[in-house]
Amino acid sequence: MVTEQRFGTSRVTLVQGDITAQVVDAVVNAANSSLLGGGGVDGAIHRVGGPAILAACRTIVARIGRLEPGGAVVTPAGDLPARFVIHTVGPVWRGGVEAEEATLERAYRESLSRALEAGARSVAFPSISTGAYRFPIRRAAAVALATVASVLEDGADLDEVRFVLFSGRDLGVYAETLAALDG
Ligand code: AR6
Repeated sequence: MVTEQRFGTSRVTLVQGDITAQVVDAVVNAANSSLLGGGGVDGAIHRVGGPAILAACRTIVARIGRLEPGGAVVTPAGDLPARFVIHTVGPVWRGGVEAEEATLERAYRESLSRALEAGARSVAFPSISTGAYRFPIRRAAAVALATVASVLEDGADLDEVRFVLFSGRDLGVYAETLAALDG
């Protein structure tokens, strides 16, 4: 199984695990437009990270209102081992007729931009949109990995972009997809 590949001077790695346990500079939250919490990854990040993250989200909401799908904002990481949380909103899958792939690509690009602006050198992503938002896993993996690879090949100054997959099945899909990309 291919769980690591170099792009430019950076590494893309794949692990099975819990996003809240990752010792990296920035973890990405699969949030919703309210930025006020939810289930899945979002629930876990707020539960483990504590109230400082929600407080920071409320401040952002007071300034910008809702965060549209494809956008990303940064907060401190509270009690998580990471330094920052990048909150992004993936698309809800509606059968592929609403440019969901383009929105998912934007969510990854914007998240990496926020991470770089914050000075992060390592970033951990969950599989955005493939839980409650029902984006098909194979299509999501293709968008996620191709987008990250493209940003890294364009010279983004990062050491590692890690994908943290909850299930062994999802890890297998991401590994197959990574193997098919040229490093
Ligand atoms: N670590 C890593 N991956 C996880 C974890 C975890 N702790 N928990 C779940 N996953 P989802 P979405 C996997 O639903 O589809 C929330 O309510 C999960 O198995 O978290 O973008 C938000 O507030 C799946 O493979 O995110 C939004 O309303 C993947 O992470 C909505 O869900 C994403 O599942 C966002 O839905």
